[in-house]
Amino acid sequence: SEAIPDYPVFVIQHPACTARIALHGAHVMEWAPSGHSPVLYLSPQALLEPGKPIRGGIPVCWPWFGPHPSDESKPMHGFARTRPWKLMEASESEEGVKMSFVLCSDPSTHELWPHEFEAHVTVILGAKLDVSLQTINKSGTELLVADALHTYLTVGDIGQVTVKGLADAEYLDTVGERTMRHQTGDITFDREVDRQYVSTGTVKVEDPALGRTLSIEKAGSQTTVVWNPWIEKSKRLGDLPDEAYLQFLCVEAANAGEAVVRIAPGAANTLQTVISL
Ligand code: TA6
Repeated sequence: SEAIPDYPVFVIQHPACTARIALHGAHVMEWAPSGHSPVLYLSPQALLEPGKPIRGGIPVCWPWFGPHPSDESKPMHGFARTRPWKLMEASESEEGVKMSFVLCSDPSTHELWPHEFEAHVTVILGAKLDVSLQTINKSGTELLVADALHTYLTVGDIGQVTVKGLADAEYLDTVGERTMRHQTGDITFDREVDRQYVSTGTVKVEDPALGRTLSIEKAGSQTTVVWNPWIEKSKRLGDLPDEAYLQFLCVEAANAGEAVVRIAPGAANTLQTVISL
């Protein structure tokens, strides 16, 4: 782990990949499959401090997405990404490294979300990156959960990127007046994009500047969020360099908007994303 007190970071050096994972938020910060440059984007100004979200990698947004539905004093994107998790398992094989983390309800979470739960994050790091977020309902009533694996992908030049796999999907456009729209053709970028697509399919990110195409497969996800802050929002975000919008794109396996997940007492639900070249 690195030399930040009370903030363990696991450094993975494996023949199949290198990676870094913070115990804080069970947060995959970086991943680079062998022979390739980093696939996840991590802001050089990312805050690595208790209580603060990390700008980049894969923030775990849970048990709500975006602002809290009824109490704006509560943290953006839930509370899973801003507190320490517990490491449950770490194992290595020829294919790669598997680590699993758990967050259990306690009095501090009850203040934010008055329910009993276990949340598990399982990460398999190798030539692919497989991240899953499981919610177990330990309470006596049905849980409503919105969630996202808020994946920041490195791109060479956002102006040359094309996102395939969402043509003909409906989406909630949250830039300006929140409006439902229909996606015609592939997605390209010449402005702020912040959209919640109603889609369960695989997304491809074509990045000619880096000469590669990333594949984002998912399971247990009714929503695909696509976000690039563009120029003005990049400037407003203090933990992001002004020019950073050129080098990253978020493609997030999620259950957001109308797509909350209903979990019966004692039942479980899993959201999964698999990233590959
Ligand atoms: O990814 C979609 C989004 O909700 C954007 O609206 C933007 O706010 C982004 O998440 C980042 O949120 P954060 O709280 O991490 O700054």
